[in-house]
Amino acid sequence: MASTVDSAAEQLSKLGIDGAFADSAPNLKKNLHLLSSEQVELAKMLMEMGQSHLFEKWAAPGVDDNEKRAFFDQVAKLNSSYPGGLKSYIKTARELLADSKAGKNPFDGFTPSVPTGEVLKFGDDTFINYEQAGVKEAKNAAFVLVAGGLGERLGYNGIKVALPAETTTGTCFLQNYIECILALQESSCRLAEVSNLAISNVNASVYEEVSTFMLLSSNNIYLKFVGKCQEIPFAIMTSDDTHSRTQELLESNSYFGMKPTQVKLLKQEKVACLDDNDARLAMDPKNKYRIQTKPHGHGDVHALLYSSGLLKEWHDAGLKWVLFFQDTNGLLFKAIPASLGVSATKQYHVNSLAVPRKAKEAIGGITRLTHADGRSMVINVEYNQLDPLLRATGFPDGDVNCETGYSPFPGNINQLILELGPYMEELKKTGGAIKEFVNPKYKDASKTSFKSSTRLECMMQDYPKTLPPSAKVGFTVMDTWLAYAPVKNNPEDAAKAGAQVDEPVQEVFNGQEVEVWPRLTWKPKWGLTFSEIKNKVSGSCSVSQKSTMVIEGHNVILEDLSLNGALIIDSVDDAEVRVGGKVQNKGWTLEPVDHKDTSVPEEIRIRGFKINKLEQLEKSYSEPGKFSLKP
Ligand code: UGB
Repeated sequence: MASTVDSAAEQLSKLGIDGAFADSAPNLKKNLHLLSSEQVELAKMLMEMGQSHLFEKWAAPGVDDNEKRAFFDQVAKLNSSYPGGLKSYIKTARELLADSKAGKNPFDGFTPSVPTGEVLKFGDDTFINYEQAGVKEAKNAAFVLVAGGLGERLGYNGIKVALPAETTTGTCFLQNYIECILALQESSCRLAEVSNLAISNVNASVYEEVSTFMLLSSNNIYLKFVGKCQEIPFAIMTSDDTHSRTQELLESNSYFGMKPTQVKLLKQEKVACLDDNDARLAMDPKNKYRIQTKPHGHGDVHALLYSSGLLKEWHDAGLKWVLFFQDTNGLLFKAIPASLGVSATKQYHVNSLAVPRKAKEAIGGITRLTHADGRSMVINVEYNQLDPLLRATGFPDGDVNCETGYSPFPGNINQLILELGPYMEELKKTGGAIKEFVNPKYKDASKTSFKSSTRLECMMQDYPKTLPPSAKVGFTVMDTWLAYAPVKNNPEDAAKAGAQVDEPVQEVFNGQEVEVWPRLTWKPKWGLTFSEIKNKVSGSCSVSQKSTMVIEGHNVILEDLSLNGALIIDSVDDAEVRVGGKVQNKGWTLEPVDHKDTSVPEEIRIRGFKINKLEQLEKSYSEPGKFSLKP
């Protein structure tokens, strides 16, 4: 044994390494000569940061040497993927753990109040104007989906973006998102081209790429021309848990019609777990040569966009907006055009989308926080923090509804629109680091040890926390059914678009009582905005509660349609199909499925029902031209 130590010491001196820094970690010292000079520097840093316990169980040189090198590969990765490196991570962890032990309120000194934002009423003139402004701006936008989380709470083993966004067609969330972005791209381009047409004749030679549009003007005259669309970039943040399955889903479906070069996957790394209040890094229980890691949260997206160079690329390409969204909000794109319009019109640096919030609902509350020193910010206060904050600051009832039946604090749905210029400037200063928090589960009231290891976490909506008071931070509130809910529509609002939709019936699936509405789905290219949809529905249309309608085509016009059953229309882009008359058939019914019945695919089981296709009217139009379907 002594000779091993001697020879290691000799080798160290030959390599010019002074091993004194590792005196208190003899098992590390014995192995130092196995390491590269970069790895020795990392070892020094770990020792300086009080992490000698990591080497306590290391074997003598000659045993597990590759595992030891792999340990330092992991340390190098943890170090490079965190802004400021592991040293900074450990330092911040110690501060936050000390605050947590002392029971310090993260909002100390701040008083909450209800902020004012833009409250939109679906379908009124203001809403329509914002939608138009938003569609115009969309060509200057990039979209970012945070999809690094697993559906653990959902009790689902796959990636959440592969789940059906609705059951009628089974279109998955990722397909829905991509088709919405492509439809926005086309609509935005079309608007720009219409403006160009107004000022000059179209010069076909300037267009590099061929795409054909049918333009529907108010008096139903069609213009047809060839144009070039600026591609809207789409970035997806994945994690080790979701990366390969997201890539496979895209590749096996030809990117759902998007160009592969238009989509960028950015993988977030996990962060080191912490064993105690001194921020000693936790060992992986299954491997003494690995540090245990856990997800750091969706806040990583900012650092990744910055460090990958994507933000700069978008900025250099002249883009103006970055829109962030989450993995399973199938209604989101119904709210995007108007809220982007709000950002553009009000010149918001940060715009958060919100819906009315019921007190104690598990969505964060958008709050104005005013500090005793005069500072003030509009920020999400997470659902678990809102009630204690209110009680501690003069609201003895805490998180309760007001006279409207809702919490006075709008509910954060975590869809953010950031203006790219100011966002880049801020990230140049912070590198994308977001204020973190720690949530240790203590063993007892002494708060000296944890039930299990913890880690630092960060949330993407905390980005405004570091912004100067001059930053224009606002929010946009929309109806829940429009922006954030399972697919449903209420008769009053649907009637505004020209259709009478029957009331829902109550049914129970998987033990949960749900309202079952008629199932109406359409491709994003059929209609993304209120105006587009209104233009395609005319006369007196009605849809009974048991009905299903699927519109797959671009130019499908509903005129005096009375639907009581199932109707499926598919058409190529340059076919105009007018659908009216009385469609009556047995339709599609919803059949309960037991969530324990493993003979049924998992994604159907967790929904609790499947579709029974009894009878439908299905028509497909594969040739250009004008058609009429009036049974
Ligand atoms: N996600 C990642 O990409 N990486 C991670 O490490 C973790 C998550 P959850 P959460 O809209 O109802 C948020 O778990 O965080 C992705 C808001 O904080 O679904 O509990 C993940 O894939 C809250 O204020 O939600 O709560 C998913 O796409 C409220 O608005 C997204 O991040 C709530 O969402 C959100 O992750 C809500």
